[in-house]
Amino acid sequence: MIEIMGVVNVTPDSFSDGGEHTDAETAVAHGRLLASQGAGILDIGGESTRPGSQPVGAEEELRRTLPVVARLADEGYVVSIDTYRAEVAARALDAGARYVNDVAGGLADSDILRVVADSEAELVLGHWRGPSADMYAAASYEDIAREVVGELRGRVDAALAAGVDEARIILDPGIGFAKTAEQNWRMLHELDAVVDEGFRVLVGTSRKGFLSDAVGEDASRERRDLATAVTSVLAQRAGAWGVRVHDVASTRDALAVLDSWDA
Ligand code: PMM
Repeated sequence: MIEIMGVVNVTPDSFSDGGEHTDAETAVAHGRLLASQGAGILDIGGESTRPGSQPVGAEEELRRTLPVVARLADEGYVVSIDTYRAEVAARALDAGARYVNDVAGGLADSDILRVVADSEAELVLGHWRGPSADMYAAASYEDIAREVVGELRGRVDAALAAGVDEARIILDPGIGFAKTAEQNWRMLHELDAVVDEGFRVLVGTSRKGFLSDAVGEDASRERRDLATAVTSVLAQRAGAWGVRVHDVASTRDALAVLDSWDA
């Protein structure tokens, strides 16, 4: 079964968990729950990257995430910090995080690559074309798979140049980042182009708006989680190394069914 990265958003404005985990204690408890349900990695984020959202700044991001990272890492969980800021990544690594998940692939703050190079952390490089506030302005592709792969190669080169060990790099096609619903589906359909690069590939579809386009405009969180679980199965089939999801239990069950099917 592929890796399940469970999302622990410590933001008051996240579209997907409605700000339920703003309090560190609640977020820590949520992280423990996701791990007990099958998440091998807990991804802690302090700034929403939903389309149109505004940045909160490093200080607030640290205030939200650091206590949660430190606590879960101390308890022995494998923790990832979801940030594009070098300073936040550095502090989270000091607090015990083992993955740096940069949706901007080092484009927002290139120092983050050096921070990872100076550590033993794994690095997720996401496909990104600009800040959340106006990301749809860049949603223009002639051949999305070829362009995403080409741009990710550029980020890999930057990471290698900064001294990051090749074996520690994970690629993410950045579903929902500077991509319309149709472009997200096309990218997923051609995921093998990213897998063929030879790196581990992480896919994040969880509760994203384009899933509603498939299952119905008014899709509730439960229906988006079911749709997410289906994409988790398809991602495994397409050769992904891991999926980043909010509802770990439904994805775990779906992947277990796939394992039985394939056994
Ligand atoms: N999507 C979000 C946040 N972080 N990280 C990775 N690696 N891949 C993603 O697709 C991704 C991410 C979107 O926001 P959410 O945390 O509210 O789901």
